[in-house]
Amino acid sequence: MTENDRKDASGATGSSLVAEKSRAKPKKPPLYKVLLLNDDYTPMEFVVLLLMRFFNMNQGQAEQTMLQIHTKGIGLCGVYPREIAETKVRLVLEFAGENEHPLQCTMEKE
Ligand code: TYC
Repeated sequence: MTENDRKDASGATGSSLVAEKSRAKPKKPPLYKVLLLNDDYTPMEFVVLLLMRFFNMNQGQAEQTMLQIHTKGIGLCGVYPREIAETKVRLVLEFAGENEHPLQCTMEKE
């Protein structure tokens, strides 16, 4: 008999150290949209390169997305769990800053 097999007062076996099984569905982690904002100064080619580098888009997808942001003012780059979205935003802002472009990137809960 191990520690976990000991009977409790009701005669039931099982450990008080182990969490009870719940019938509730496990909650999926919340997802966040990573968004890029248009501006008048960041070169189009830079935005395309960035979308390919950080959001795993091919050239065509990146060009389409860049043009959508250019015309609409804002656009979706991808949807990720919170920590990954935070990292993408940080890397984009670092990359833009290092290249002296005013590009802005943000995230919002889906
Ligand atoms: N509007 C910029 C230009 O004409 C291009 C651009 C597109 C900038 C998307 C930012 O998120 C952006 N050079």
